[in-house]
Amino acid sequence: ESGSSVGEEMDYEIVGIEPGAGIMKATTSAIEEYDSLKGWELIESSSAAMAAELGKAIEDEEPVIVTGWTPHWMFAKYDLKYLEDPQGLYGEEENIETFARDGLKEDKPSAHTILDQFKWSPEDMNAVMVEIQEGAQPEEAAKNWVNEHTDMVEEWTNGADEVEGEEISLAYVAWDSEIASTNVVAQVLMSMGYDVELTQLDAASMFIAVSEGDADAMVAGWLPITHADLLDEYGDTMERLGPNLEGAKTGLVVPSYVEADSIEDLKP
Ligand code: PBE
Repeated sequence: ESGSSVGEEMDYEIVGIEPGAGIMKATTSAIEEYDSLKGWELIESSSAAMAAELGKAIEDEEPVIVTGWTPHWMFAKYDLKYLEDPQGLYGEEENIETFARDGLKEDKPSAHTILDQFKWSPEDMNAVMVEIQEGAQPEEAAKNWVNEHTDMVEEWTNGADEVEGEEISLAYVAWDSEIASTNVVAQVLMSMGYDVELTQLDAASMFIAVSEGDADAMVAGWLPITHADLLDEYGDTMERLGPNLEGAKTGLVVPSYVEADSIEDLKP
């Protein structure tokens, strides 16, 4: 019943994702800033391995703590809760923003228009993520969503002309949320005649690719907190097109049966 047993049962380990993710940096700060996390360790992993470990712990009804975020299919599949973060290290609500390389507007105006108008909701993103988690290929889930939401797609493509096989490259990170969004945007660009190349990178490399013009755009900037350092460093050399999704969130996540409601309920 005491908090210390929860920590002990978790081996004082937080299951993380890829190094370089904003949530890994925030969690490193949390371990430094919260007395309750003194002596805890953040384990580097991958988004897929984190989700697998969470699922296994839930199957075994064991305590586990992961770096989590929403939109994410795991909140649809499992009964989970965010631990309160009284110091606000993970921020409040995040937006996911679209960025284009400088000059894209002049070079590929149709793609720029579509990227600028791309905007959907956490529920929309969730639907694509869940379909992928249930076994669909990302392209297939994205195509299905696009076919079922022609009204929204029409809004995004409004004012954009079709092209003939022009190339466009999108950078993204293999976070489930970004696999979903990037594939949806890719399908829409393809439907307008673009030849789309997707490049999977880590978070910093994604910002660098757009900033240096090696990629045309990305739809995966989490702000104001998660990627604040990357925006600071590379934001001046790219075009910020604004939020494509509002109401995202990051934090430490546990199954609801874990006897802690706040990061401060954990014990060193
Ligand atoms: N995430 C998903 C990313 C942003 C999108 C929360 C894992 C990160 O922490 O950088």
